[in-house]
Formats: sequence, structure tokens, C-alpha cells
Amino acid sequence: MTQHDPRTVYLRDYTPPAYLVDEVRLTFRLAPHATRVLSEIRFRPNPDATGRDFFLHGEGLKLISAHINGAQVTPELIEGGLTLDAPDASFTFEAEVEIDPENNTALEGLYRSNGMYCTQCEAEGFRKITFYPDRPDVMAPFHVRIESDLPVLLSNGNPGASGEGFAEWSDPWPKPAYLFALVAGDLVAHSGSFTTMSGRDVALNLWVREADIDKCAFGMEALKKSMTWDEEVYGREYDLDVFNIVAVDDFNMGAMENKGLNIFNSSAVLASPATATDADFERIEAIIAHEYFHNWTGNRVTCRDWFQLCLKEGLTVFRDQQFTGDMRSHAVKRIDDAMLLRAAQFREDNGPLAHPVRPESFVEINNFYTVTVYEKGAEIVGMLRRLVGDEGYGKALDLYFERHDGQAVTIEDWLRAFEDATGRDLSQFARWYSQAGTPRVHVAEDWSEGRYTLTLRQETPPTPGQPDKQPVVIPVAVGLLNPNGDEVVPTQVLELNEAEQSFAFDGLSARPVPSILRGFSAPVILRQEQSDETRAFLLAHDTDPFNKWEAGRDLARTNLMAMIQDGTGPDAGYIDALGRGIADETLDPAFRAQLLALPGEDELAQAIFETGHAPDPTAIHEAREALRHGIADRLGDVLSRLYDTHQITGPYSPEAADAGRRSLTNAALSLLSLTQGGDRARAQYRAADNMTQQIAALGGLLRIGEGEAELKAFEDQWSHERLVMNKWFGLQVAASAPRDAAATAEALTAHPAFDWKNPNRFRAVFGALSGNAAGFHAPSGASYRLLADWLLKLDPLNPQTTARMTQAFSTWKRYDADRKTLIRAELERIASTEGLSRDTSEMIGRMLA
Ligand code: 0A1
Ligand code: ZN
Repeated sequence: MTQHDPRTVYLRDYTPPAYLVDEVRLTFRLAPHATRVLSEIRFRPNPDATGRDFFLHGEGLKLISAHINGAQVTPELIEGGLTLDAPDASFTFEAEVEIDPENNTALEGLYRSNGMYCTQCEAEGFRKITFYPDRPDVMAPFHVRIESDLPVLLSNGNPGASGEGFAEWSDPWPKPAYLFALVAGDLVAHSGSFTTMSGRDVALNLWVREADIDKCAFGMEALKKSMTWDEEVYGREYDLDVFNIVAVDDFNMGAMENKGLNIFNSSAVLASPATATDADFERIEAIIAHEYFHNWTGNRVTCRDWFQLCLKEGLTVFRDQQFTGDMRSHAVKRIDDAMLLRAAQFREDNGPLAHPVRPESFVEINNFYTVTVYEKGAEIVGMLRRLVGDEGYGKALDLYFERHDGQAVTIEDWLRAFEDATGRDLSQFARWYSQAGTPRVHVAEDWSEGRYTLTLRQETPPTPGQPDKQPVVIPVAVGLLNPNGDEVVPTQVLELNEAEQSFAFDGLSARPVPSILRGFSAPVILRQEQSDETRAFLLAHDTDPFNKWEAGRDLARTNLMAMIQDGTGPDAGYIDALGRGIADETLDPAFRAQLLALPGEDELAQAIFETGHAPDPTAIHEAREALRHGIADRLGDVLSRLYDTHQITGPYSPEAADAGRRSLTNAALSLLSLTQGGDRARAQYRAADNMTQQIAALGGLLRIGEGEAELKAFEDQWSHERLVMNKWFGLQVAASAPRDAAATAEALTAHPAFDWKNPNRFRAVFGALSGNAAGFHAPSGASYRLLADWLLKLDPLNPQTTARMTQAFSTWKRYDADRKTLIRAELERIASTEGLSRDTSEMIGRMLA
């Protein structure tokens, strides 16, 4: 999109709403094709507004009638909504509209999923339900009446009257329309209760289809843990009599924090040992926490406009990361988060889709629910906490809640709470919100006469629309080790705020080994000349678990880069250092499993691109496989010992300790299968009584070209469980050899269970295809064509999911001329398709710019 696209919305154009809303009453007469929505909205002129133009958003609505203060009016229907001459005083606006939930395939607004009605209103879906000022800075209490024969009728807030064919709900907390929700269906509840810190009882329900009632217990416990944690750590208490969660099969994202009525993609809440993996359990616990935490960070205090999205998302992700760390392991969680940030957010920051954590313009806001807004947004909160300390952070958050409860606020308000609570000037720090791109921090060292000096230099490469960058405030956590491995300077935080700065350490008896960016203290790329010996030393001795892991990762990366670029083989020195790490029984098994995880193929492609060369995905894949073989060859004994000694004998538990052991044994299994064949994996498959063990065994087999019988058996066993079948679809594509990936994906699209309109199923196949880097970039271009064909098929029905999935192409400029030509042709084919959605055309436009 160009800067002048008329549909572009700019942060700088914000103006306050002309009218505020004091109260909303809605009646829904549900019918699949002709639902009637009756609204009664009490408006009041906004004293802070600059104009009095009355405009209500509305999309795809059939207006039946409208009244102002009881008198019929004929609004003017214009692009995106309606206008009319409104009084310059308080008044009541009433409307009756008709909508068609059954034909709502975009899954935004009110839609049907497997016969159940549900809503998704964030970001701008409420305007597809009725005419309303659909912007987050208009907050109001809602009263809802639902009329339907369906047995379960839910909306936000507390339950009111109900009877044959109707139910009423009232939400006393003023909220923006994006937090509105309604559900109606034939559902059953897994119920629980929670007593809050001030002694109020809250009824908890997880609503599901009857067949899924055995998959709710874990989610319910996760909810209770989240409620307790938010009270204990942030002092935040729940504020309604009920908290409802509903699982739906058709959902574009993970879940949604609607006030008192969270709606979840079923994959983000339903779990039983037989159907969900350890990773699923951990993800579900985190998403339940995330949505629950939004009750304060997002709902009670919300965003003034959508440019401030990171205000609620960055903070809430940070909170869910803290929660997971507290529930499981901080070290392991930090490494997982860093891996995700590097794989997805650095990738975004280094390509055509780079944007600031607070973007300055958008065409379609749904395209900005990104890893940058969410994950880099969380990193910024983490840096703030590191800079002001735990106590300062606590004070700032208390002040933020106290000052802004019930308001729709901005990043400036957020930072001001920190400034006022701690006295710290955050004007330079604020650049983290406005400047896109990943800073590179270069390290130089000097040692003379007992003085060790670290010189740090920062630079951020240009990103679209931002050619010149200014220095940001980077907290660099550093510790120093003696050559004998003892720590001589424990972790301290250096504040790098200039382009270049030196930090001296005196009184040292020997030249130390630095451990820099401990705990991954900032979302930057560290550029440091380091020998393999130093890395092996840090892998053995660093007291900081993150940097201990990082040292192993760096060793793996340098080895892989040399294998790819110079044609060398696996490095015995690295493998032996790795072997010592994984055999160290003092280390957490989950951490040792992370030591075994090699850098991903996409991450290596980016690293090669940064050396000035076009990456060859096939060569990268082969080198990575060769290193895996090398590890399995040289460490066969250690791996098989770990595999045997870390098996779990008792009943399955998703708790962190057992999950960590399984992740270690399954990492070992995957490597051992490469060199020793599939017998071990087949035996594990046969013995498995839980999905973690079953799917790991199947994956191990498929990756060595075996497992046909197990694949069939898996399908027969699980054909009735759609969440498990998503795994079956995805794994086949993920485990395909590069040359077969497109054909495998294509064959799966012809499978009778390939319900492509279901976002989870579509993503299972095509997310796996774009994640199989060498397969996606196979020289024939077959994967590019296949993905483009399917995106074009999905776009008219579901623009949001289509647009998200175009990101598979976002790294296209890294590659060689042949691949670039092939990808560009697909991007142009998509771009020139008539009737392309605004969502997808914005994404493709940014990629082609
Ligand atoms: N706010 C939700 C994520 C979400 C965003 C957009 C959606 O539809 C466009 C749906 C969900 C969260 O952060 O969990
Ligand atoms: Zn969120």
C-alpha cells in the first residue's frame, strides 16, 4: 500500500469521538440466516470532542428501522456506516437490523460454527452486528437479551432473568464494543468455583460440546491458577459473579478475552492426555492465563485506539510469560521465548513487513496482530522492569491501574505511570515503541593492567519507511567469569543508550571471560567475536542458564554456517561439548532438550543472507541433517542412555518435570532414529498411552521415511477427533523430504477430512508447508504455486486467515534470482486478482513494495 491509499488510517489523525455512550441494550432474535438485532443506545455529546458529526460504523447490515428518542428517522447509509442529524444533547438511538450468521465465513461478527452461534468482535467486528461507534475509546455498560431455542445462551457480565427461549445478561463494567460476546448452542459445562481475595465467590464454567467434556479439567485448573496468580503477583481481583469460557472449532486466532465470556479456539483449551501433547498443555495453560489476565490489562484498562494495541498485548504477553515461568521454569521459558522471538519477530523485523511495536498507519488492523506487537511488545515491558527494578515495576503498575481503571489510554499514559512512580525519564526509552527493526549490538573488549573494558556499539538497520535510526536504551545484563570458571563479577545491568559506550571493570586479577546479554536482557542481535573455545567454556561454566544455552547454540550455528558455506563436516569439538551438557545430571532435562535443538533452517537462511549471500534452502537442510547425523553418531551412547534412564513409568502428568523428561527422551529418540533405524520409535508408538509419546514416535518414523503403518493406524484411531487429526495432517507435511513436501500437501488437500474452511485444518497443512523451509522453497516452485492457489481460494471466504498466511512469502527477497522470480510471480498473481480482500492486498502490497 502506498502512503496515500485513501483507506489508510493514521495514528496522527486520531480525534476523540463526537458522542459517548452511557448505556447499550441489545436484543438478539437468533435465526441462522436472518438474525434480528435490536439496539437501544443512549448517547451523550462528548465535551472533549472537536466536532458533532454523528457517525455509526456498520458493515453488511440490513437496516430495518431506526428511531431517535422514539421518533422514526431515516439515516443516510454511507461507506462503512451511517450518519444522521443528531441532537446536541443526550438522546436514545434505536435500530433494528438483520444479519446472516450462517453465511458469515469470515468468522468476524456473529457467525455459526458447527450449529453454534458465536461472536468475534476484536478488532472491528461489532460493526457487523449492529450500527455502533465501533472504536475502543467508546466504553459503555451493556445489557443483552438473547432469544433462541438453543439450550445455552451466554453473553458478557452477570446472568439476569432467563426462561423458555430467552436469557438476559448485564455487564456493569463499561467496555468497548470489541469486548462484546454472545454464544448460543447445545453445550455442556465443566464447572468450578473460585473465591477471590476479598471473599467473593465466582462461578467458573468451561462450555463445550458434549463429546469434549473429558477435555476440560486441565483448562479449569489453569484458570484457577491464573486467578490466584493475578491476585498474588499483581493484586488484581476478578470483578464479576461468573467467568465463562467457550470452546469453538472455527476461530481465526487462539482465543479472545471478551469480558466475562472468553471465547477459545478449541485447540487452545481442550486437552486430555490421550489427545494433547505436553506442548499443547503448556500452550493451553498460557493462553488461558493470557485471556484471563486481559481482564485487567485490556478490559478494565483498554486502548484508546488500535495503534495502542501493544498496550494491552505486550503487557499481557509479558504477564503470561511471567506466569508460565512461575508455574514451570523461568530459565526454560526464557529460552523458549527467545527462540520464538528470533524465529518469528526478528524475521518480521528483517523483512518488508517490519513495523514499529506501535505502528503509525494501517489499512486493515487485523494485519497488525503480529509477533512484533505481541512478543516485542512483551520484551519492552521486560526491559522496563529490568531498568526500574522489581519494586519500581510494582509501583508503576499499581499507579497505572489506579489512574486508568475504566479508561481507554495510550502508550504515553503507560510510560507516564512509570515516570511518575519511579522518577525515571523514559523519553529515549519510548523509541522502542516507534522505531522498527532489531538493533545490532557490537562488542569490543580491552584488557590492560587489571582493567577490563567492554565497548558496546548499537546500530539498527533501516526498515520500510524508516531509513534512519536513533540509539535506543538497551539494558545489557553482563557477568564476568574467571578463566578457571568462577564468576568474578555477578550479573549487572549496563545501560547502553548512546551509539557507542564503554564500561570498565577494575580490580580483576586475570582477563575475564564476559557473559553478555544474560537472560536475553534485550531483543537485540549480539555481534561478538568469540572463539569456539570460549563458547565451549561458557557452555560448561556460565552461571546464567540463558547464556549457557546460548553458547551451545552459537557453537551449533558457527558449525552449521561453516558446513553450509565451506563444505566442512560436523565439528567434533562442538558435539563433545554438547555431549557434556546433555549428560550433566545437575541440569533440568527440559533445559538439556533445549541444548539439543539446533537453530532452525529459516534462522540459518537469515544468518547467511546477512553475510551477503543468497541462502540455498536445500543446502541448509542438508547441512542441518548432516549435523544431526553427526551428533547421533558421536553421541549415540549418551543419547540412548538418556532415552532409557529418563523414561516415565507412572501415569501421565502434564506437569513440567515429567514433560521435561519426555522432551529430552523424545529429542534423543529423534536423533537415534536417524542412525539406528525405527525400531525404538515403533516400540514407543506401540506402548504410548499419551499423545506426546505417540506423536513423537510417529514423527521420528516419518522423518526417516518409515511409519506408513503407524500413520494409517493413527488415522483410524483418531478420525473422530478433529484436533488430533490436525496433527496428523500437519506432521505429514512437516516431516516430508523437501522434494515431496508440495506433493504431500497437495495430496492431503484431496483427503475427505480436509475441511479447508476450518482455519485450524487449513493452517495444519499450509502452516506446515511454509514451516518446512526446504520443502517450501523447493527449486520447482511447486509449493509457492500450491500455497498461492489455496490462498486465493480462501481469501473471498476468510480474508483474515488468508492475509496472515501470506507471511510465508515475506522473506522472498533473501533468495536467489530464480526463486525470487518464482515468488514474485505468485505475489503478483495474488495482487492482480479481482476482488482481493483489503487484508490480503495490504499484506501483498507491503511485500512487493
Ligand atoms: N485479543 C486476542 C487475540 C485476538 C485478536 C483478534 C482476533 O480477531 C481478529 C481474535 C483474537 C488475544 O490477544 O488473545
Ligand atoms: Zn492478548
